Amino acid sequence: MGRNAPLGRLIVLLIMSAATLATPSAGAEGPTQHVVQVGATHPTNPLSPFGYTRFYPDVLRVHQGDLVEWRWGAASYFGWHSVSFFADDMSVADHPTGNDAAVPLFARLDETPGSLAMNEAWIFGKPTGGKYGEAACGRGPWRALPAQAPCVLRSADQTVTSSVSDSFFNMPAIPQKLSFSVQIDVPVGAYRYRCLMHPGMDGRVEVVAPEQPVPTSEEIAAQRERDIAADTAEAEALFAALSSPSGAYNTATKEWTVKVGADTDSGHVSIYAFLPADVPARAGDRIRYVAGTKEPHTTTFTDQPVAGTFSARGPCGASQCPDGPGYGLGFTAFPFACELDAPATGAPAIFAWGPRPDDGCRVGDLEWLIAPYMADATRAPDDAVSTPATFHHSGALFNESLPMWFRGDPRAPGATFGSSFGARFPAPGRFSYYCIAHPDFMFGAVNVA
Ligand SMILES: [Cu+2]
Repeated sequence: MGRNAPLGRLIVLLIMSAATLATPSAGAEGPTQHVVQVGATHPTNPLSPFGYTRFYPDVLRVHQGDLVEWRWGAASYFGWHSVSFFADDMSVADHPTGNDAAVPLFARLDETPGSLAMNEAWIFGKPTGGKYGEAACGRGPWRALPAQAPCVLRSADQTVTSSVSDSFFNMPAIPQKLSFSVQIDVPVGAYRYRCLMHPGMDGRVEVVAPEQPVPTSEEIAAQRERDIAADTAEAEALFAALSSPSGAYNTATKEWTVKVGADTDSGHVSIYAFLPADVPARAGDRIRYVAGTKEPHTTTFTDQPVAGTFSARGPCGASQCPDGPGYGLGFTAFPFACELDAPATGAPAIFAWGPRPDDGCRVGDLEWLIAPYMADATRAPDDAVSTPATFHHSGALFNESLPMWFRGDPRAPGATFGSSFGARFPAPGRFSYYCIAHPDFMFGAVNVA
């Protein structure tokens, strides 16, 4: 199967489910409403590889009691963001950097220590207890999609967060659109919230006194347009500068440097592309791939089908689980893989939600797992990509400027995921590669003369 299979299957699943859901209704009466857009789409080119990691507007003035609706604004698969007010984390003065909330991307699976899961503390916006607090409200797992009353933020001691459902149900092929609404019922002051997928992507709600003005919806819309235009211009300039191979080669060391994505200086746009994407190398050259965005990526060489990325699994026995094709499918029944396929041999996995092991194969609480070979490097001998089929894979690459709590490998305390990855090209040929996490649009090639 082709590389498009994982996302394609996800879309089919979500459409099937969405068709059965009622459309949430918005009340026409009630408190003053404001709309904040979460991320954005390039104003003129929806296929651009720009992921906008900003709230529009990122500072919103409101009155106590107003309702704020966050709407996901990216018509693409990299608009994956959360809107998360975390208990004891909302003070702008105490948390000036926006990089200090230790909610890591990956969590170790206790039941299968070699495996990783996306951190459920935020991916599903579910109550977690302990360190990350109790989510006071929020949509939670997909089961709660059809109805969600607005959350009410009553104090900075609450945790109020959206979930992955809100984001995924805003993909372009899915008719159902979800948003996340919070009534801001806290005293005058500034309250920050964050996207837990992208460290540093912070927003702020400023509650002002009743006699002070707050912006109209027209003013907010105009601000949004201006901000998106400015962020786009900055990203276009960076994209153009990094796309040229001419600046990427060190003639003395015969080494190229390719950025695995790049963030703009303002931090408002992540470019989801290998930069430069096509490298005109010579036999014997090396390439160093350097992680460059807030979101992790891989650099994965092979022209062969590779088993999937995010995968449902559990340590259950064959007697418990229906035989499956090696990946999880379905919304109300969960046949799922009891084993992960080896790269290049098994069926592609898909984005899938699987039951927790203590639920056997019944629908239960949900986990979202990372295939170990996606997270971990599989190097070809001597790092040499010598044929188009050579499997040479970086594992998850994290930008080294990201804080340790975000890029640490929970399976090995103190260890971090890699930030760069090398490859050698001893022989002429064309060698294509891609990012396993973003296979539909993040790929490149090395042409070795
Ligand atoms: Cu990627």
